Order: sequence, then C-alpha cells, then structure tokens
Amino acid sequence: MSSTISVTPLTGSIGAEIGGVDLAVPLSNSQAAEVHAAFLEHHVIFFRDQDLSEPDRQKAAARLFGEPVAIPFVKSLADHPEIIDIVKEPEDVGKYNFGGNWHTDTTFLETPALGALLYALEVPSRGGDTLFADMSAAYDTLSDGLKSTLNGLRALHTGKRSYGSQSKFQGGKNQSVSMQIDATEEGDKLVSHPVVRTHPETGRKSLFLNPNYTVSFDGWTEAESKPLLDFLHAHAIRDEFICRFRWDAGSVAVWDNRCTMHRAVNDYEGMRRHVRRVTLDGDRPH
Ligand SMILES: O=C(O)CCC(=O)C(=O)O
Ligand SMILES: [Fe+2]
Repeated sequence: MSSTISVTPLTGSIGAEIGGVDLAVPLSNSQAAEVHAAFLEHHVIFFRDQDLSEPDRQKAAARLFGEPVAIPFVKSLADHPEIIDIVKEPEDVGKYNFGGNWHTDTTFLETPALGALLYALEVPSRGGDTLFADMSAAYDTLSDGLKSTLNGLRALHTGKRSYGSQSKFQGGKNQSVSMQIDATEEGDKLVSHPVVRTHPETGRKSLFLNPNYTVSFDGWTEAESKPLLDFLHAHAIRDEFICRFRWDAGSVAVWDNRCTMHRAVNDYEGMRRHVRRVTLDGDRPH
C-alpha cells in the first residue's frame, strides 16, 4: 500500500510530525490507519496548519484516536463538556500555569485519559512550547533488577495538590483570568494504579508514575517512597526520552497518555496563549 501521509520523527525516541493530512475533513480508511499507527509508534504526533476552531470538527478529529470525555474540576466549553480552553492571558503574570509541572493527565481517576488532542488557536511570538516524555523508553532503560521490583508494585495517585484540599485554587485563589478550576474534597480521593503499565494496543510496557499526582507506592509511606519516586521521575525526563514542540496557531498535538508525560513551558509572561483540549476516555491501567 503506498503511503499518502508523511511521518517525520522528531527525536530518537518520541514524537513525529505528520504531513499530508487535513484533520478538518474525514480521512480515508487507509489514511486514518496510518495516522493511528504513527500515534502508537511515536506516542505523540503533531500536525501543522489545521483548522479545528469549530469544536465539533476538533471532536471529530479526536475520534480518530478515541472517544471524547468530560473531565472533572476544569470548566469546559458551554455545550461541549469534552473540551477545555487552556488560556494564559498577558495579565496572568506570576499565576499558576496549567500543565506546567511534569504530569500524565487525570491519573487521579480510576480510568485516566487515553490521550488528548490539543489545538492551538493563539500562541505567543516565542515560548510556550510543550515537552513530552516517553515513559516506555524510560521503563526499557531500567535495570532488570529494578524492572522486576517495579512490576510487583502499585502506586497511589491523587489530585489533592491540584484540585483538592491542598489546591492553590481553594477559595478561587490563583485562577488565571480566563480559566475556572473548581477545587473540591472530591479531589482528595486516592486511587491505586500499577507502577508498570502494559499498553492495551501495543503490549509495550511503560512506567506509569508522575510527579504531579503520584504520592507513594501502595503500602509504603510517603517518606519511604520519595527516594525511589524521585529517582524514577528524574530518569523519565532524561534528554534522550524527551521531545519539545514549538507551536504555531493551527498546530495540533495528539498524545498517548498511557505511555507519556508532558509539561507546558511557562516562558512567555505578558503574552497570550490559547490552546483547546479534547480529552479521550481511557481504560483502567493493567
Ligand atoms: O498547554 C499545554 O501545552 C499543555 C497543557 C496540558 O497539560 C494539557 O492540556 O493536558
Ligand atoms: Fe496535561
């Protein structure tokens, strides 16, 4: 079968830019299959010069990868519970930057997101890049001894520092001008996930931990957990496992949240950035 799309890897491990695709119209079956295969192989894929400013079009594009789903705590678009606007205004200087710490989305839920499709409507003239880390490369490069230890462990995840009683948003504080985050007691819930997760579509193993939401290994104290969690978090963001995406208006990123972390770089104080996310429904990690 001759290929109609181009796939240009960004690094030796993670990320590829896809060309020859217009996400605003339905893809042929073979194009959709090639795009999906690139998503699974590269863990995060990027498209340029797209027009998904119509929310229904963005959701239709996201359905190439999974089923759009609403997420708790962050205010969604009116009429589109599966879409959130992520906005930093020029006057949001010094405020919390959404997604600004290394994380995997919604691991505080029993069924964390499969992934997300992020579309850029407005970007600063420089800065505001997003970093992505390959958690299967991070797992593969551990020693056999540590791998076998981690395969027997589970970890506890919670949204309490972002969306619960320890949230900096409690009482409406620290909100950026154009976003609304509702921190509640619901955010304090703890959920347990395996530390090593097997990808349901590729069968590949990856580390499933992140510094934002993982608080301890299940059955260990936080103090006992911290040294090993710190080691794993530092290991996971080694240069070799990371790519960095420079956005333009019209750029799209789609990440596989089952085997990656990401982080929004906060280096554009005084400028506006507006990206829009469709979150995809995930399954229970195994
Ligand atoms: O704004 C970004 O680049 C990413 C923000 C984020 O963490 C997310 O959309 O899940
Ligand atoms: Fe995120």
